Amino acid sequence: MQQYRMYIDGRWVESLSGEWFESFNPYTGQPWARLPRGNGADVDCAVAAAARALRDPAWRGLTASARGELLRRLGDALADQADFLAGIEVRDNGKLYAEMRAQTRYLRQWYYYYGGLADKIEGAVIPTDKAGHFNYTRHEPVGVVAAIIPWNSPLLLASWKLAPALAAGNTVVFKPSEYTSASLLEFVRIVERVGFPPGVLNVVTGFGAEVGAPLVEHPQVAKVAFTGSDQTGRQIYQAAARGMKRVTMELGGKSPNIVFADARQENAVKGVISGIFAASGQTCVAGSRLLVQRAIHDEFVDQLLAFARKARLGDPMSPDTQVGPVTNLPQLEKILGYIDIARAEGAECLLGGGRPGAPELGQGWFVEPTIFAGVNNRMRIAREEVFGPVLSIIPFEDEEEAVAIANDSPYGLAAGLWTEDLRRALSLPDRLEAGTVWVNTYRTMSYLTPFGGFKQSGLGKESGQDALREYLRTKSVWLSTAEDVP
Ligand code: TXE
Repeated sequence: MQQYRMYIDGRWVESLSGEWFESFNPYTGQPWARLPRGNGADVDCAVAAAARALRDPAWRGLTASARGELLRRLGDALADQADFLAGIEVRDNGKLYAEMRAQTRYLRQWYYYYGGLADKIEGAVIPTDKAGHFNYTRHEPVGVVAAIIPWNSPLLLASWKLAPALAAGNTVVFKPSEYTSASLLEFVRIVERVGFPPGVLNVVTGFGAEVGAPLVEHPQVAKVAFTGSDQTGRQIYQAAARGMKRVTMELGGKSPNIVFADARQENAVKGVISGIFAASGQTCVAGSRLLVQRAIHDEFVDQLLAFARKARLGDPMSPDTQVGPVTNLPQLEKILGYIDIARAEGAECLLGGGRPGAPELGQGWFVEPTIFAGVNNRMRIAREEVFGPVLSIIPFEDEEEAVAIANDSPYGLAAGLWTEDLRRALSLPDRLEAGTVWVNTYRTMSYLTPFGGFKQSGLGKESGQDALREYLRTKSVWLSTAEDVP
C-alpha cells in the first residue's frame, strides 16, 4: 500500500483529524493507496495559505513574464514524468494506459500555451467622453480559486483549471475526487520542483461533503471551477451564489452522434464506437445517443455490431486491451442499473448488457460494451447520463427530425455529425445546441480551443483564450488630468 500526504502551504501533511481513506485499483478491485481524509479544518489551512500566497511578493510581485516562465518550466518538467503519471492514473481509474499516456504527454501544452499568454493580458485605454479624464482598465486575478475535479481524467481536468488560473496570477486549492487523488499529488511533486512559492497550489484530499462543500463555502474563496455531475454542480452553484462567487461548471452530457445516409459509413462506425466506448464511456462528451437515418439504419447497425463485438476487454496496462474496467463500484452499479432501466423501458439489447463472464476479468469492475436499439428520445436511457459503455440507437427520417431529437435534451455539451454533404456539414452545426460540434470526427480537443457546454451541461469555457477570462476580473481606473477639480 502506498501512503500519500496532502499538500498545504508548501508542506506535505496528514489530515488534522489523523483519519485516512483508501483508493482502489478498478482492475483488481483491491485498495492500493491510503490518503489523508481531510475536512473543513484542513480546508481552512489550505485557503488561508492560498490567500497569503496571493498577497506574498514572492507570487504577487512576479512579473507576468516570470509567471509565464514558471508555467513553461512546469510544462517541461511534466514532459519528463508523463509516462509515470499515466501509470498512476491507470491504477486509480482503470482507463487504458495507451490513452492516459497520450493524455499526460499532451498535458504540457496547456502550461506552454497559458505560460505564453501570461504576459499578454492587456487592459485598454478607454477613449472617455469625460473631458479632463484618463480612463483605463486592468485585468486582475480573481483571487483564491477552488478547483474541484472528478475521477475520469484527473490530471487533464486539473490542468484545464490550473494553467489559466496561475497564468492570470491566482492561487489554487484543489479537491481531487476521492476515487483518484494520487495522480494530482504526484503531479504536485513536479510543481514543487519547478519552484512555485508555497501556498500558490494546495491540495486537500477527502470526500465531497467533508472537503468540497466547506471549500466552496469558504468566504476567502473567490471562484469555483468544477467538473463533475450536474447534481453536484447544481449544489455547488447554489453555495457559490450565496457567497456571490464566480463559477465555471463542466457538467454532464447526453451527446448525439448523428449519422446521415450520405456519410462514409466505415469512418462513422469508428467515430461512433470510440465516441461511446473509449474510456468505457466515462467521458463527459460520450456520444451516448446514436441518431441514424432510417435509410441506412439496419445496414449501419450491423456494421457497428460487427466492429463492437471484436472489442478486447482486459488489463488496462496491456497494449492489446481496448476496453478497461469502469472506475469505481458505485459507477459499476449505476451503469448496470441503467441497463436494467433500458430493458424495462422496452429498448432492445443488441450487444452486451451486463458484466463479462470471462474468469480473468472476475476481479475487475468491467461492463460489457452494450448497444440498445429501438430507443426513443423520451426514454430515461436517452435522457440521463449513464457515464458508461452504453449506446442508445434512435432512428430519424430527415434533417429536421435529426435536429429536433438532438436538441431535445436537457444537456448541450457536444454533438457529432457524419455527412459528406457540404451544405449540411456547414449549416447543421449552427442549429445544434451544443458547446462543441464535431463533423466527421469525434472527441477532438485542443488546448487552443474553448470547451464547455450549453444548457444543463455547464457554464463558462475551459481551454483557449476564453478560459483565461474566467480567471480574471476587470477594474476600471479613472484619473483626472484637470489642473483644478471642478
Ligand atoms: O461525481 P461528483 P461522482 C457523473 C457520472 C457519475 C456521477 C457521480 O454520471 O456517475 O457523476 O460521480 C466533489 N461540494 N460524472 O460522485 O459528485 C467530489 O468529491 C463540493 C460526470 O464522482 O460530481 C469530486 O471531487 N464538492 C462527470 C467532484 O465533486 C463535491 C465526471 C465530482 O464528484 C460535493 C464525473 C459537494 N457537495 C462524474 N459533492 C463529467 N460529465 O465529466 C461531491 N463533490
